[in-house]
Amino acid sequence: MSRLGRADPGDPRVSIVLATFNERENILDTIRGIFEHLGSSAEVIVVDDDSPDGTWKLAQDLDDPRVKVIRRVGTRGLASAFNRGILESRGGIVGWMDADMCMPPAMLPGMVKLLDEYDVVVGSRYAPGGRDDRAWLRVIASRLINRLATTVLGYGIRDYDSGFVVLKRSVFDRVSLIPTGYGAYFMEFLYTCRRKGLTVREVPYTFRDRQKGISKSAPSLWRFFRTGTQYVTRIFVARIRSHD
Ligand SMILES: Nc1nc2c(ncn2[C@@H]2O[C@H](COP(=O)(O)OP(=O)(O)OP(=O)(O)O)[C@@H](O)[C@H]2O)c(=O)[nH]1
Ligand SMILES: [Mg+2]
Repeated sequence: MSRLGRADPGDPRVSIVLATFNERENILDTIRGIFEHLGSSAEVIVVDDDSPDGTWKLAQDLDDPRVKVIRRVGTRGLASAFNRGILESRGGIVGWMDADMCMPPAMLPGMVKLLDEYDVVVGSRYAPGGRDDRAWLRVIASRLINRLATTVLGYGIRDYDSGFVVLKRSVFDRVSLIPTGYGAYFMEFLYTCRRKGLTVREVPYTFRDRQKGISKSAPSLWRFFRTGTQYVTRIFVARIRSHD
Protein backbone atom coordinates (compact mmCIF):
# COMPACT_ATOMS: atom_id res chain seq x y z
CA MET A 1 0.00 0.00 0.00
CA SER A 2 1.15 3.52 -0.68
CA ARG A 3 1.21 6.49 1.67
CA LEU A 4 -2.27 7.26 0.42
CA GLY A 5 -3.53 3.84 1.44
CA ARG A 6 -4.47 3.00 -2.15
CA ALA A 7 -3.00 1.10 -5.07
CA ASP A 8 0.59 2.33 -5.31
CA PRO A 9 1.05 4.39 -8.46
CA GLY A 10 4.82 3.73 -8.23
CA ASP A 11 7.51 6.26 -8.93
CA PRO A 12 6.49 8.46 -11.82
CA ARG A 13 8.82 8.76 -14.80
CA VAL A 14 7.42 12.12 -15.89
CA SER A 15 6.00 14.87 -13.67
CA ILE A 16 3.91 17.58 -15.28
CA VAL A 17 3.21 20.71 -13.24
CA LEU A 18 0.07 22.75 -13.92
CA ALA A 19 -0.38 26.21 -12.41
CA THR A 20 -4.03 27.13 -12.17
CA PHE A 21 -6.19 30.08 -11.27
CA ASN A 22 -9.88 29.83 -12.11
CA GLU A 23 -9.56 27.02 -14.65
CA ARG A 24 -12.54 24.89 -13.64
CA GLU A 25 -13.64 24.61 -17.28
CA ASN A 26 -10.24 23.36 -18.43
CA ILE A 27 -8.49 21.55 -15.60
CA LEU A 28 -10.06 18.11 -15.98
CA ASP A 29 -9.59 18.01 -19.77
CA THR A 30 -5.97 19.03 -19.32
CA ILE A 31 -5.27 16.32 -16.73
CA ARG A 32 -7.10 13.71 -18.83
CA GLY A 33 -5.11 14.74 -21.90
CA ILE A 34 -1.81 14.37 -20.05
CA PHE A 35 -2.55 10.84 -18.85
CA GLU A 36 -4.01 9.86 -22.21
CA HIS A 37 -0.76 10.76 -23.94
CA LEU A 38 1.86 10.01 -21.29
CA GLY A 39 0.22 6.97 -19.76
CA SER A 40 0.06 6.00 -16.14
CA SER A 41 3.76 6.42 -15.40
CA ALA A 42 3.13 10.16 -15.24
CA GLU A 43 2.18 12.30 -12.28
CA VAL A 44 0.38 15.62 -12.46
CA ILE A 45 0.94 18.31 -9.88
CA VAL A 46 -1.68 21.04 -9.76
CA VAL A 47 -0.63 24.22 -7.99
CA ASP A 48 -3.73 26.32 -7.51
CA ASP A 49 -3.83 29.71 -5.82
CA ASP A 50 -7.08 29.12 -3.99
CA SER A 51 -9.20 29.74 -7.10
CA PRO A 52 -12.60 31.19 -6.18
CA ASP A 53 -14.13 28.92 -8.85
CA GLY A 54 -12.92 25.86 -6.93
CA THR A 55 -10.46 24.53 -9.53
CA TRP A 56 -8.42 22.96 -6.71
CA LYS A 57 -11.51 21.09 -5.45
CA LEU A 58 -12.31 19.63 -8.87
CA ALA A 59 -8.77 18.29 -9.11
CA GLN A 60 -8.88 17.00 -5.54
CA ASP A 61 -12.21 15.28 -6.11
CA LEU A 62 -10.64 13.21 -8.88
CA ASP A 63 -9.12 11.34 -5.95
CA ASP A 64 -6.43 10.01 -8.27
CA PRO A 65 -3.16 8.99 -6.60
CA ARG A 66 -1.28 10.18 -9.69
CA VAL A 67 -2.58 13.73 -9.17
CA LYS A 68 -1.20 15.88 -6.38
CA VAL A 69 -3.08 19.08 -5.63
CA ILE A 70 -1.43 21.96 -3.83
CA ARG A 71 -3.78 24.73 -2.78
CA ARG A 72 -1.87 27.87 -1.92
CA VAL A 73 -3.89 30.24 0.20
CA GLY A 74 -3.12 33.96 0.43
CA THR A 75 -0.58 34.02 -2.38
CA ARG A 76 -0.63 34.54 -6.16
CA GLY A 77 2.02 34.12 -8.82
CA LEU A 78 2.69 32.04 -11.88
CA ALA A 79 6.46 31.60 -11.59
CA SER A 80 6.27 30.79 -7.89
CA ALA A 81 3.47 28.29 -8.56
CA PHE A 82 5.53 26.41 -11.13
CA ASN A 83 8.51 26.51 -8.82
CA ARG A 84 6.47 25.01 -5.98
CA GLY A 85 5.21 22.25 -8.25
CA ILE A 86 8.74 21.45 -9.41
CA LEU A 87 9.88 21.18 -5.78
CA GLU A 88 7.05 18.72 -5.08
CA SER A 89 7.67 16.64 -8.22
CA ARG A 90 9.29 13.21 -8.20
CA GLY A 91 9.85 12.24 -11.85
CA GLY A 92 13.26 11.99 -13.50
CA ILE A 93 11.67 14.12 -16.19
CA VAL A 94 9.83 17.28 -15.20
CA GLY A 95 7.65 19.49 -17.38
CA TRP A 96 5.18 22.30 -17.04
CA MET A 97 2.46 23.90 -19.14
CA ASP A 98 -0.67 26.02 -18.94
CA ALA A 99 -3.89 24.34 -17.88
CA ASP A 100 -6.18 26.10 -20.37
CA MET A 101 -5.97 23.64 -23.29
CA CYS A 102 -3.97 26.10 -25.41
CA MET A 103 -0.96 23.77 -25.32
CA PRO A 104 -1.73 20.30 -26.65
CA PRO A 105 -0.88 17.39 -24.32
CA ALA A 106 -0.51 15.30 -27.50
CA MET A 107 2.89 16.98 -27.97
CA LEU A 108 4.25 15.56 -24.73
CA PRO A 109 5.35 12.04 -25.80
CA GLY A 110 7.42 13.40 -28.70
CA MET A 111 8.94 16.07 -26.47
CA VAL A 112 9.84 13.50 -23.80
CA LYS A 113 11.44 11.25 -26.43
CA LEU A 114 13.70 14.10 -27.55
CA LEU A 115 15.17 14.24 -24.03
CA ASP A 116 17.28 11.25 -25.12
CA GLU A 117 19.24 13.81 -27.13
CA TYR A 118 18.63 17.17 -25.42
CA ASP A 119 18.51 18.50 -21.86
CA VAL A 120 15.52 20.77 -22.39
CA VAL A 121 12.72 20.48 -24.97
CA VAL A 122 10.44 23.47 -25.51
CA GLY A 123 7.09 23.65 -27.28
CA SER A 124 7.52 26.53 -29.73
CA ARG A 125 4.94 28.70 -31.47
CA TYR A 126 7.59 30.41 -33.55
CA ALA A 127 9.88 27.61 -34.71
CA PRO A 128 9.26 26.72 -38.38
CA GLY A 129 5.96 24.82 -38.54
CA GLY A 130 4.60 26.38 -35.33
CA ARG A 131 1.58 28.66 -35.10
CA ASP A 132 -0.08 31.11 -32.75
CA ASP A 133 -3.85 31.17 -33.23
CA ARG A 134 -4.65 34.07 -30.90
CA ALA A 135 -6.00 37.51 -31.84
CA TRP A 136 -3.62 39.54 -34.01
CA LEU A 137 -2.75 42.08 -31.31
CA ARG A 138 -1.54 39.37 -28.97
CA VAL A 139 0.35 37.57 -31.72
CA ILE A 140 2.14 40.75 -32.76
CA ALA A 141 2.98 41.68 -29.16
CA SER A 142 4.28 38.20 -28.45
CA ARG A 143 6.32 38.10 -31.65
CA LEU A 144 7.88 41.49 -30.90
CA ILE A 145 8.82 40.43 -27.38
CA ASN A 146 10.32 37.21 -28.68
CA ARG A 147 12.21 39.05 -31.42
CA LEU A 148 13.67 41.33 -28.74
CA ALA A 149 14.55 38.37 -26.53
CA THR A 150 16.24 36.55 -29.41
CA THR A 151 18.25 39.67 -30.25
CA VAL A 152 19.27 40.53 -26.70
CA LEU A 153 19.69 37.04 -25.25
CA GLY A 154 20.73 35.18 -28.39
CA TYR A 155 21.20 31.43 -28.87
CA GLY A 156 18.66 31.43 -31.72
CA ILE A 157 15.73 30.54 -29.46
CA ARG A 158 12.53 31.69 -31.15
CA ASP A 159 9.92 31.21 -28.43
CA TYR A 160 11.72 32.51 -25.39
CA ASP A 161 8.58 32.84 -23.24
CA SER A 162 6.96 29.56 -24.28
CA GLY A 163 6.19 28.15 -20.82
CA PHE A 164 5.61 24.70 -22.37
CA VAL A 165 8.58 22.51 -21.55
CA VAL A 166 9.94 19.15 -20.49
CA LEU A 167 13.44 18.65 -19.15
CA LYS A 168 15.76 16.28 -17.34
CA ARG A 169 15.63 16.72 -13.58
CA SER A 170 19.44 17.08 -13.62
CA VAL A 171 18.93 20.50 -15.27
CA PHE A 172 17.99 21.81 -11.82
CA ASP A 173 21.50 20.94 -10.58
CA ARG A 174 22.74 23.74 -12.81
CA VAL A 175 19.84 26.18 -13.22
CA SER A 176 17.19 27.47 -10.83
CA LEU A 177 13.89 28.97 -11.81
CA ILE A 178 13.66 32.49 -10.38
CA PRO A 179 10.19 32.38 -8.85
CA THR A 180 9.02 35.94 -9.30
CA GLY A 181 6.44 37.52 -11.58
CA TYR A 182 4.19 36.09 -14.25
CA GLY A 183 5.46 34.33 -17.40
CA ALA A 184 8.66 36.29 -17.98
CA TYR A 185 10.68 34.01 -15.66
CA PHE A 186 10.81 31.52 -18.53
CA MET A 187 13.05 33.68 -20.72
CA GLU A 188 15.73 33.95 -18.06
CA PHE A 189 15.41 30.26 -17.30
CA LEU A 190 16.03 29.22 -20.93
CA TYR A 191 18.78 31.78 -21.35
CA THR A 192 20.61 30.49 -18.26
CA CYS A 193 20.25 26.90 -19.46
CA ARG A 194 21.99 27.80 -22.73
CA ARG A 195 24.57 29.98 -20.99
CA LYS A 196 25.51 27.03 -18.79
CA GLY A 197 25.98 24.83 -21.84
CA LEU A 198 22.79 22.80 -21.63
CA THR A 199 21.14 21.80 -24.90
CA VAL A 200 17.72 23.19 -25.79
CA ARG A 201 15.52 21.96 -28.63
CA GLU A 202 12.41 23.79 -29.85
CA VAL A 203 9.55 21.72 -31.20
CA PRO A 204 6.88 23.54 -33.26
CA TYR A 205 3.25 23.36 -32.21
CA THR A 206 0.01 25.24 -32.77
CA PHE A 207 -1.01 27.40 -29.82
CA ARG A 208 -4.78 27.33 -29.83
CA ASP A 209 -6.51 30.42 -28.46
CA ARG A 210 -8.26 29.92 -25.15
CA GLN A 211 -11.71 28.40 -25.79
CA LYS A 212 -13.00 28.45 -22.20
CA GLY A 213 -12.35 30.50 -19.08
CA ILE A 214 -10.83 33.94 -18.65
CA SER A 215 -7.32 35.08 -19.49
CA LYS A 216 -5.28 36.14 -16.49
CA SER A 217 -2.52 37.85 -18.42
CA ALA A 218 -4.67 39.94 -20.77
CA PRO A 219 -8.20 40.44 -19.43
CA SER A 220 -7.90 44.17 -20.27
CA LEU A 221 -5.77 46.41 -22.43
CA TRP A 222 -4.09 47.86 -19.32
CA ARG A 223 -3.17 44.43 -17.98
CA PHE A 224 -1.95 43.40 -21.43
CA PHE A 225 0.32 46.44 -21.58
CA ARG A 226 1.58 45.93 -18.04
CA THR A 227 2.44 42.29 -18.69
CA GLY A 228 4.24 43.27 -21.91
CA THR A 229 6.32 45.84 -20.04
CA GLN A 230 7.29 43.24 -17.46
CA TYR A 231 8.54 40.96 -20.23
CA VAL A 232 10.64 43.66 -21.86
CA THR A 233 12.19 44.64 -18.51
CA ARG A 234 12.93 41.04 -17.66
CA ILE A 235 14.82 40.48 -20.92
CA PHE A 236 17.33 43.18 -19.97
CA VAL A 237 17.45 42.07 -16.33
CA ALA A 238 18.36 38.55 -17.49
CA ARG A 239 21.13 39.92 -19.67
CA ILE A 240 22.53 42.13 -16.90
CA ARG A 241 22.28 39.42 -14.25
CA SER A 242 24.30 37.06 -16.44
CA HIS A 243 27.36 39.24 -15.75
CA ASP A 244 27.13 38.64 -11.98
N1 LIG B 1 -1.26 29.16 -9.58
C1 LIG B 1 -1.48 30.20 -10.42
N2 LIG B 1 -1.75 29.96 -11.71
C2 LIG B 1 -1.98 31.04 -12.51
C3 LIG B 1 -1.94 32.37 -12.04
N3 LIG B 1 -2.22 33.21 -13.08
C4 LIG B 1 -2.43 32.42 -14.15
N4 LIG B 1 -2.30 31.11 -13.81
C5 LIG B 1 -2.39 29.94 -14.69
O1 LIG B 1 -1.32 30.05 -15.59
C6 LIG B 1 -1.69 29.60 -16.88
C7 LIG B 1 -1.52 30.75 -17.87
O2 LIG B 1 -2.46 31.78 -17.60
P1 LIG B 1 -3.44 32.39 -18.71
O3 LIG B 1 -4.53 33.13 -18.09
O4 LIG B 1 -3.80 31.30 -19.66
O5 LIG B 1 -2.49 33.42 -19.39
P2 LIG B 1 -2.08 33.47 -20.88
O6 LIG B 1 -1.74 32.09 -21.35
O7 LIG B 1 -1.01 34.50 -20.97
O8 LIG B 1 -3.39 34.04 -21.57
P3 LIG B 1 -4.62 33.28 -22.32
O9 LIG B 1 -4.15 31.93 -22.74
O10 LIG B 1 -5.01 34.17 -23.41
O11 LIG B 1 -5.72 33.16 -21.34
C8 LIG B 1 -3.12 29.11 -16.75
O12 LIG B 1 -3.10 27.72 -16.49
C9 LIG B 1 -3.63 29.88 -15.55
O13 LIG B 1 -4.68 29.26 -14.87
C10 LIG B 1 -1.65 32.58 -10.65
O14 LIG B 1 -1.58 33.69 -10.14
N5 LIG B 1 -1.43 31.46 -9.89
MG1 LIG C 1 -3.14 30.67 -21.54
